[in-house]
Amino acid sequence: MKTVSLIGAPTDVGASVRGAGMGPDALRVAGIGDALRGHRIEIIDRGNLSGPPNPWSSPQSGIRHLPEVVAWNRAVFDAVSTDLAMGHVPVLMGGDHCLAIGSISAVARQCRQQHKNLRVVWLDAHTDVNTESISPSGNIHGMPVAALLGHGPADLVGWSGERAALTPDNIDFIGIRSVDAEEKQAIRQLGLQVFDMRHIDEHGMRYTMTEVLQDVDEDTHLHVSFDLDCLDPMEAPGVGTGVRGGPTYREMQLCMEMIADTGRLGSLDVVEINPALDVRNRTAELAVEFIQSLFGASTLAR
Ligand code: 4U7
Ligand code: MN
Ligand code: MN
Ligand code: MN
Repeated sequence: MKTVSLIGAPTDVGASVRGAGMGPDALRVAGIGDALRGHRIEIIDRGNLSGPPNPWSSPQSGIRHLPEVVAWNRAVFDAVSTDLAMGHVPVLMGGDHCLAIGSISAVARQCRQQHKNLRVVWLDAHTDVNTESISPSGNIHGMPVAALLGHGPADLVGWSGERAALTPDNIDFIGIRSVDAEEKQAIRQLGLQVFDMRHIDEHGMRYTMTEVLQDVDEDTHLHVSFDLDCLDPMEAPGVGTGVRGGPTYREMQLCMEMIADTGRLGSLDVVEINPALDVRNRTAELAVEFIQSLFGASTLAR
């Protein structure tokens, strides 16, 4: 039986809109534990990690709250590493998306040790590939992909044991519709594979996911980094940086179901839920529905 460990990281230090720190409890209130238990998955709730408060200060040298982001990510890195070593599937409940630096670095290190192929599926309205020199906001939740690729301030780079936890061919982006001007150049220079909303409109979610998952095999560890602002804000209003024009409910379900069908999901981030902006916990409830599908709930055969 699969064991999933829930790890709460209640912080919004990487964002400029406050409230994402309430995400872990919103997911618990929405019943994330029982929802997965219902599908023959053993659940361990590790509770919440602790870290520094949000100093709520302005950017310094193009970046905000760097020491606080480092401290939170260190806690995330350690917790995710511990559960991976135990053979568990860690589910990091954010918190804002800066926490993917710690979680994916831990996953990358474990994959290297176990000679597994790492594939990251980044579900987001944004590509999060800014650095302190190009970011329009200085918010680190817009920078985790760059840091994981080895770009950004030294404190955010090299956590996996290599300068780059990921190479551009390890990661696919789905649902993208908001990329900053200089971020676009970075994407082109790095050669990142971006399946933006235009691609999904033109080719459909089914074909898109077939492309994303084509080289997944039995030696693959699949990590999903699920930023709830990937969804349309009409569906998921509880996010700090919502952008119109996301995938529909069914498109997102199909995406989750096709990932589940691979049987290779090894770790997950659920980030950017902002209960302060939500309507009756709808966004956390939606997240729980999608997470159930990600773990195979909507596949009739199982
Ligand atoms: B999220 C932004 F400028 N690109 O860098 C930035 F539009 O983790 C938004 O995807 C980043 O929610 C959004 O601040 C970060 C902005
Ligand atoms: Mn994001
Ligand atoms: Mn986003
Ligand atoms: Mn956001």
